[in-house]
Amino acid sequence: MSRSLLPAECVAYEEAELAGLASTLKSKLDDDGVAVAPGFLSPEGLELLQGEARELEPGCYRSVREPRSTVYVEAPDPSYPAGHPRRRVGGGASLGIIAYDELTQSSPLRALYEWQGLASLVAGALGVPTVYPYADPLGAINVTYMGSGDHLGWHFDQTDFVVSLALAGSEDGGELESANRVRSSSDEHYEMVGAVLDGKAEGAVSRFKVVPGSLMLFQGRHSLHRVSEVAGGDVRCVVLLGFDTRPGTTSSETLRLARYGRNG
Ligand SMILES: O=C(O)CCC(=O)C(=O)O
Ligand SMILES: [Fe+2]
Repeated sequence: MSRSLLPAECVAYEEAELAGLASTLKSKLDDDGVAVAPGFLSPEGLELLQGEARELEPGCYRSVREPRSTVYVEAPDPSYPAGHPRRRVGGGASLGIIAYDELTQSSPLRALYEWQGLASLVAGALGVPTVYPYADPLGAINVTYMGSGDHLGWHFDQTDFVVSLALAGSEDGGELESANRVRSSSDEHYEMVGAVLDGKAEGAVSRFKVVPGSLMLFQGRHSLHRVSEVAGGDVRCVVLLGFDTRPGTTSSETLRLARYGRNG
């Protein structure tokens, strides 16, 4: 591994440029619930974090979930008619995960996550005064690995937003596909959700390839999304960084067991 870097050196932007980046990201987020900063990591930062992720990969937990729940991450509700999105089971998941508590104290990923410059950028992009790191010992940082055959089925997130860092792309597949803002807090738009699940609303689905070094902010609560099946020899590696607008957020025991195979 190359020599370690300060968090600010992992980022391609000068600290004085981060406020401008935050406002660019904010207007993209306001428009469609997703904002990407390509080239967010400096070339040395990308190399360092890729090296760390590669070293951790052999120990990752293989999280494999059968398609049992709906895209709302709930059990199917038989009071809805057959074929209704509240009754259909989603696509399950298969991926590898390294949880926060597996990163060492000297981890460059941990240092970047704990850097105030990143929290300020995320807060600025969301238009809130402060964001807090997750208080969850497993969920605060997840390094995810998806190889040939891995995928993540259609779902809505249970959190308001997710921050991700792309470290490596797959040869084929592995795209984040999203029907942006397909529902709102006042309207579930079940017909449109059903059309996306049936593959009949291609025009409503945006696709994002993994571009190593980019930072993404994604408001997944109202956007129906999935990661398409990965093909080819390369492993897709995306790091999910947990922030919340309230301090002290943790994951439920059920989610921890499903995602990491353990509760602590
Ligand atoms: O890996 C990604 O790009 C998205 C992951 C995702 O949707 C999730 O973890 O909820
Ligand atoms: Fe998601």
